[in-house]
Amino acid sequence: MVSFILPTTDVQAAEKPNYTITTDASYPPFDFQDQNNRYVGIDQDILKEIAKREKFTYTLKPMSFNSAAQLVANGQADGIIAGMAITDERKQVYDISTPYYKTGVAWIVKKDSTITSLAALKGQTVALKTGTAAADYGKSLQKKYGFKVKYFNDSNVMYNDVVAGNSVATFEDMPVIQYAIKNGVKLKVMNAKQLGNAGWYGFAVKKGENKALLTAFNQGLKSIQKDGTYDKIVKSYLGKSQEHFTGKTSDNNSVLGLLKTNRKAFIDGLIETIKLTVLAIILASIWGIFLGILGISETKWLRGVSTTVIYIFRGLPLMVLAFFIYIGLPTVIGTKVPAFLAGIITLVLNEGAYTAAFVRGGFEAVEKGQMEAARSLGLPYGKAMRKVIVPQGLRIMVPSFINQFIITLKDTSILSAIGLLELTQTGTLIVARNSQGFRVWAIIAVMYLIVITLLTWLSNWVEKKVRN
Ligand code: ASN
Repeated sequence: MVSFILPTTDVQAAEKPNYTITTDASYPPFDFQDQNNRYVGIDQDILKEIAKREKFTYTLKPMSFNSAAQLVANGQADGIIAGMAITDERKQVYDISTPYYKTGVAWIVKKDSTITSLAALKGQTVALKTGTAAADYGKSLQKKYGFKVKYFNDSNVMYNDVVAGNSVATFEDMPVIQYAIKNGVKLKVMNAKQLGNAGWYGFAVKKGENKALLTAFNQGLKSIQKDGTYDKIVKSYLGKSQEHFTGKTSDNNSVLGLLKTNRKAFIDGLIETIKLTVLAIILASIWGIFLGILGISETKWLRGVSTTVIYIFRGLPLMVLAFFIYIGLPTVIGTKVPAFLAGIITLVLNEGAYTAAFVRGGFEAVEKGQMEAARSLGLPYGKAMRKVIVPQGLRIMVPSFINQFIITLKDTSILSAIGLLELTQTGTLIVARNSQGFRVWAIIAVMYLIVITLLTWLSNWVEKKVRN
């Protein structure tokens, strides 16, 4: 008998699965950005190699460690690789890979500090990084030694707080702080021989989910450890060639040098900031005008809706709104919200509420008599609004619009918190790499001022057109 069943193997040549994997935006030597904006580091290189061998692809989402871990715990991302210590607490929430790198918690003070024991921290401030195992360890000593704590989202900013003398000590994983000190950060480790909570790093997925990804990671890890690739990767960061990755020797740290080496990063960050600003300005204006008009409607409940929406979104801090939409909402609605979209929604809701408030006020400022006059001339409400009230009202509002546009541009910087690689986040990452805080932030500040100046010019030009 002839069989009509075709061989299926070729047809099934399955598509590679694509995973969303979060990481710490700056955690050298494990996760950081090189000068070409590419994510490198021990974690990143092993992940890349494992994905190649195990035939999966992934979209990398760099952000603060805390958010990166949350996204996986909430099931919005598939896995996290971020120099993440395997702890008993985390085992309750995640399924974690075979351990791949040894770690332990160090306590650290400024290089020239006179502090010699934990007891000397009494009454002083200690810097910790939100959501990390090192912070938990620090916290566990707080009562005994009586220090105050202060939290940061980014390791490098946390180190700088100690270097600047705002905090007297910090807790961080040994391999990470060792690398930072080797590369010029002026700190010293106090307990090199007796690290706290010694343990290992692992790659994690949400408990009970993404079994295939975890298995693939473990298999790939085994394979790169067996053939020496793993050692080669680690050596490339910790061996002699490390300057190459930190840019210490190759970077020219004059302003011009910084601009040159980081040109692509600065431009990409600027473009992202402009994209966010322009889109948000347009959409928030439309939404704000709509809400504002509802606010002067003849119908009471429509006015009520407008007032309530303005009240809520003007009242919420932008960052809370961003976290709510990006980290909170997806667990309820069951789909992921991309960071850019979450950022735009945040801006539109917040800036739109402010816009609505001044739009409503502007229309109200147009004399009530004007509406009555228009109506008595026989114009219906809609037409009277369009022909008489709106044009006059808009003219009154122009300065408020310009003001709001500038605020919108500045507010985009807050979205760095959800990992958007806009100008501010770009600055954070560059400083994390080269510790040139003063110059890099000055460059970023000037870039914002230039854009704000251009935006103001453009707005003034439009204002003139509208007024004539
Ligand atoms: N090492 C940290 C932890 O295990 C993670 C990090 O800061 N990237 O909690």
